[in-house]
Amino acid sequence: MTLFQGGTARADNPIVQTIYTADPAPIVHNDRVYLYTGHDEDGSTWFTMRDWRVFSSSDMVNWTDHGSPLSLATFSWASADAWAGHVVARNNQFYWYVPVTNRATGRMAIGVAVSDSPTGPFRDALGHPLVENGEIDPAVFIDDNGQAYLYWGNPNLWYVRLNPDMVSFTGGPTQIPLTTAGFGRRDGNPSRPTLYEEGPWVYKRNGLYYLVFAANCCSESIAYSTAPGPTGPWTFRGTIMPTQGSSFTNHPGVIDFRGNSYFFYHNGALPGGGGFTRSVAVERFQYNADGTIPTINMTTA
Ligand code: FUB
Repeated sequence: MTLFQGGTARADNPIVQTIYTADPAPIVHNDRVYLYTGHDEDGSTWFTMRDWRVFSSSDMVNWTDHGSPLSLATFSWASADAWAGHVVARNNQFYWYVPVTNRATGRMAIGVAVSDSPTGPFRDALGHPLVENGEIDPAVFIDDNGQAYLYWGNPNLWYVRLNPDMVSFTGGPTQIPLTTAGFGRRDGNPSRPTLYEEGPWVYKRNGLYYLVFAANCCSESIAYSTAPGPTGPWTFRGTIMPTQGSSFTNHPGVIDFRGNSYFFYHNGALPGGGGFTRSVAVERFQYNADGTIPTINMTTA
């Protein structure tokens, strides 16, 4: 299978077989799925990630490669680590939240880029980090009342209420309590007593709020919690995707598209694949009648 820039190609898992991709962040816009990913480059001992990629599909089978409309160079203040981002559409704009290393502080910070097209080009919205506390993996959820929340964190889990402009916030970052009732019990690591590790993905379905996350490093599984509101209290609901394959990380993204539900993740399924040479894949699934999520296994790993 080959993906052609500006063209289309059929895809099985992994979705992209021409480069290594990681950290899927799918959205649905105008009846089309846009899949935002990170990009692993020849990292044998650590992540080598300099840019992000965009792919799109109208049928979840044929994918168009839109290239790389966002990179570290987009952020004049960023020096390295184009890690797991998330895109949200609002105000006729597309906002892409990403964790990168801030050159000035040497810490991980969350930047935000903006475009009037889902495929870019994207520009730095602020010229400085949106928020910085050394933690990673931003994810945005906009509630029915219009209030937007930015979630992120490893080893903690944070949220902040975004203003309607999506590039500023009101109130300080708030820590979500990582209780075992909320996020499950991790054995053998007293400094990390719950399963929460990183990669939050928050959405609402039938009045219930879901927080899906990478769990129990390393190797990671994917687990989830639910709550009656966007800030909790969260109740741990179990594992969605068990630890599988050769990547020690995994990263969730969940969408509904044309009446089906899809679970995106990453693994090391391409030749040469592993923890620093990952590939994004997807599985279709059905919620159980009570709203719980079934176990989802990787079709390739
Ligand atoms: O891709 C780099 C980091 O690995 C991401 O930020 C985490 O979610 C994990 O997938």
